[in-house]
Amino acid sequence: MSDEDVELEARLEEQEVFEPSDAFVEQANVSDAGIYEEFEEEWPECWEGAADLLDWEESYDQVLDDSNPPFYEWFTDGTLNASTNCIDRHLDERGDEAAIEWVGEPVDEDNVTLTYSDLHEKVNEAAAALRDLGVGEDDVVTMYMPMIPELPIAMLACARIGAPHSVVFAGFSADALATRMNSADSEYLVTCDGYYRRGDPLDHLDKANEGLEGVEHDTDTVVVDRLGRNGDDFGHDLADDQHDWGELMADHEGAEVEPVDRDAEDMLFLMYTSGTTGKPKGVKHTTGGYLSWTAWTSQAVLDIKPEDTYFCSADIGWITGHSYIVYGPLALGTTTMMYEGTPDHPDRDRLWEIVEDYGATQLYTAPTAIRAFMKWGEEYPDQHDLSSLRLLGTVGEPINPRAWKWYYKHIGNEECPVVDTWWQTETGGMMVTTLPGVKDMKPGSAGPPLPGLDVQIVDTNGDEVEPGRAGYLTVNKPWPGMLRTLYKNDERFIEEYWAEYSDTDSSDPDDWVYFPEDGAKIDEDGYITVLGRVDDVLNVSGHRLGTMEIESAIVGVEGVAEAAVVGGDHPVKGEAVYAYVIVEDGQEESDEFRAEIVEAVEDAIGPIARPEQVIFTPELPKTRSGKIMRRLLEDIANGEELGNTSTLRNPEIVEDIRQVVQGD
Ligand code: 6R9
Repeated sequence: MSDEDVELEARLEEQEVFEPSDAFVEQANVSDAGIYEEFEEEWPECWEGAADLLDWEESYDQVLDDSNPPFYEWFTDGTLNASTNCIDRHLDERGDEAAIEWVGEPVDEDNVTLTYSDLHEKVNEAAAALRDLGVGEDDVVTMYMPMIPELPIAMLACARIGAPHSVVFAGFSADALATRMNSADSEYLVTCDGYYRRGDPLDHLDKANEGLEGVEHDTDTVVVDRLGRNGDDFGHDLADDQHDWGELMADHEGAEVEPVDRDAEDMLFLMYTSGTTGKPKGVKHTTGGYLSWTAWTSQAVLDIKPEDTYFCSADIGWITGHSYIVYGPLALGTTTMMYEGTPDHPDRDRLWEIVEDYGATQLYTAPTAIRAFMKWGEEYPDQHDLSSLRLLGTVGEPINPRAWKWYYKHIGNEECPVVDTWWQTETGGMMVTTLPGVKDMKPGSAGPPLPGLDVQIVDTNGDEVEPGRAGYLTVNKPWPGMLRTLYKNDERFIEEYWAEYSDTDSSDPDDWVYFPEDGAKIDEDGYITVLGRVDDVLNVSGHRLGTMEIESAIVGVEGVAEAAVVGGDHPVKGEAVYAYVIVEDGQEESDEFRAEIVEAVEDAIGPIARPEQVIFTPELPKTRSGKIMRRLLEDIANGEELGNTSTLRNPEIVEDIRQVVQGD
């Protein structure tokens, strides 16, 4: 490093507040700080602006109907169609511009650009084909597909004919598919023969077929050919109730389907997400509220403009991909990118190569990815010209200040604001984050709630806690993007999200409080630091400690790439801190380094948080969505039988870690 670099590192290390650059603010979609006060004063009418980002067939009568909490209704009696909003209305001005830039695994260089006109054509053909198969309004169509263009095409085709989709992440098991199709009574499945992972073909239809065996009712399946065109298929024969996507599309070539008018409150899609119990929850999102919310947040937070080339590296199988690859960006008429592969194939600069080749203007990714980039080293982004980037975003878990600063410096060249966006499958879109053209950023803190949202950090009695103290994050007023219920289970909806802090006998909306099950703290400026799910809270000698807080201290140590902290049973303290640590390349796994980590935790939080054990490991057990499976790490710490590891991306690592900790 040059002297200049060393100086720069030292300055970054110290700096706690970062201002957006004048150049960014000048061009930002939202740059008037008055928006916070204005939205508070004009609530709930403030959300008319979000609804105005859409084209409505019938305009709505009322912004919010809160007469039956927590079953809120937004933009009542308005009608619209989501596919019209994401496609048709852009045709005049942007018909020849790219709607979707699809970057495939680099096996055959068959990247695809779909202009808005192309997308319109394909979505119409798919809608006609699905309808001919028998799909009617309100029939749930399941999609079990990886990141191929046919996935958003199928989603938008469903939206066109008023059939809610339920996308099951392609990495999920056959069982998971069956459970979700049964739960939703879904009689239609769109899937594919296979896809590529790090250059190798992977049989997907085999897994889909296995899942279908567990479905209790008759089904029709449409199968996209992703591999066959390269001769890499697995020789599957389609059964009588299975149809080839390509043939169906050819049969409906040039078809046009009149978009179905949907009520604002009609279901746009279902998304299953895991809860504290084993049974997945079917989160119901609506057409008017959800689409307004994703369009508005895409504009205000991601600063998306039609001429942008916006890149979100999530998978469409998760809510982030639904809201911020498909619906939000397309509603705004921009170019949205889709990447089929992984960030390290064929090399660790793959993402940066894509950013450079396409001139991506925004990048929205997850802290876990950023920590991997950090571990690989800045020589990978340094090989590419990333100057097209204007804004960076993160989502999915808390980001520690060190990773935030690395992202800000090495990817954003200290010129791009970083938005750390807290939200959930259930919230439909972003909730707590800085408006990048208005607010300063504080690494490690997501920021204030978005304008028009009433978020409080409370104690177990529901009273607001002092700044700096850990508490529970609650949302005290409804918002348009919120889930409306759990599919066919209003009771569980109330139980899971409202019962904790609401007077459930009351019909006064002021008595209803949404509880997302996250712990958080707030500072004097109203900036919220999300500490993680409250099921991750440890109680060490009667002191409440967020695992995320300890992890953040550990990953702040030079030489640490990633860490996971869990509680292990302890005879005196109740729980003791176990720290699983991945070191950066070149860092020795020595006792001295262990001591350094322990000291860093003591310094950051206090001796109470001192790890009982620091365990070095090459990897952490992760779900396919990249979330660390802390439960397994707890089992290992407690010397218990290991629970189910089948949903992991890397199940083999669990036994390795167990041997290190438990011996034998
Ligand atoms: C969008 C998404 C939701 C949970 C949420 C919280 C964690 C998400 C975060 C964050 C800290 C952020 N989470 N974003 N924690 N800072 N910026 O990830 O939805 O898969 O439903 O997960 O993720 O714990 O409750 P989902």
